[in-house]
Amino acid sequence: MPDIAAVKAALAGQRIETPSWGYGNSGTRFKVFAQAGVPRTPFEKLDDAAQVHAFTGVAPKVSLHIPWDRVEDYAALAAYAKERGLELGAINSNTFQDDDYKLGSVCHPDAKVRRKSVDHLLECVDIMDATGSTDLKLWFADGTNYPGQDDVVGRQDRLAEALAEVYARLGDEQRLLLEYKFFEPAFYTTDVPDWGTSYAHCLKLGPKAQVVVDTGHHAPGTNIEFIVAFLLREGKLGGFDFNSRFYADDDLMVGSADPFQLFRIMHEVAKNGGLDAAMNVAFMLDQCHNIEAKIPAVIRSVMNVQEATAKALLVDLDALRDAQRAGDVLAANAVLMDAYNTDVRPLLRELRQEQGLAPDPVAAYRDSGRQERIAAERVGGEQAGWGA
Ligand code: PSV
Ligand code: MN
Repeated sequence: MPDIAAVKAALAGQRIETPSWGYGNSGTRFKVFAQAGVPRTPFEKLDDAAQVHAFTGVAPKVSLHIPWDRVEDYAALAAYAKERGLELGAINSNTFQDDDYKLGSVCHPDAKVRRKSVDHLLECVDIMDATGSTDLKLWFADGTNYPGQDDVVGRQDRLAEALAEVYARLGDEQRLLLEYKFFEPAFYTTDVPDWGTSYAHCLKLGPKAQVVVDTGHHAPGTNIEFIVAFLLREGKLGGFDFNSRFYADDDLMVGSADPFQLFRIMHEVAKNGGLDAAMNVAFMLDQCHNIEAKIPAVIRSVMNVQEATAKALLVDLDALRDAQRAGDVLAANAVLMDAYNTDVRPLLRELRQEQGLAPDPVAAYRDSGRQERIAAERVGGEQAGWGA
């Protein structure tokens, strides 16, 4: 049976990175519902992220998105984060919100647009130098809508060329994380549609290139935990963009729709060394809170990842191995189900209390009165949101 002290130590050591854009206004292409108290600057986004960390104790890193989080002085932003017990995490590039990118960015048929997009990616590495961030997270909206629109292989060549230039610019401690998405915004072909394409490019680039698994970026029924296990075995799992989906890339709270899937993913992570610091797997959230209050929703998401991780750590790996070796299908499955069906909330409450935290972070945030305070204070200026 797993040792409870070791399980607690692993949970206390887990780090979950929250996205700056999760604190801003967001919505669908139909409507963005603005919320009172939403940050107006990247600094205020960090103030909100600091609350999530203060109440959960495991969320000290914040991912930035450029240009949404563009500031004059990135070192000052990093210092501001540090004063609040935070660190700046992955720098996300954005080559999808400019008129020039209508036909793509790094895969665009026009060399001028490709140059502009690669320059943006290089700017992101400059920002990493200033903030101390070690991860460059790349997602490309590139693809085509119609058969014959562009040369599929030509686009792969352009992608490889762009990635190679960015890879060559990385410092010793920096890495490139390549995210995939099977469709959207392109509908016919996508230039990095799946983990295999990302993996192939990362393999060619070298050890500082790894794959990011966004849990919302797969066709229904895809076995995500298999992908995770495969990439871990190859040392190519750079991290996660956690969220939950029903139909497409819905960016809902991770673990909200299918906590069993999240458990299965975390089981592969825990079993294959993915929680060890040396593996450097980034556990990032990539979510948008369109109709629910944002800060408590991020707190809830962090707790959902913790709960899935706790259950994964409770899997009796010796019993699992014995049952697998004996070919006892039902017993092996029962070992996993026993762990999944364990109520880990008392364990996590106990752990938080041992760390001097409130046992229920969502309730503690609500009772702090901060939401009412920021709603009253953050008036005027422009609320942050998509595109800002
Ligand atoms: C794309 O859908 C994505 O998952 C990428 O990670 C983006 O950078 C992110 O969403 C933010 O919108
Ligand atoms: Mn993502």
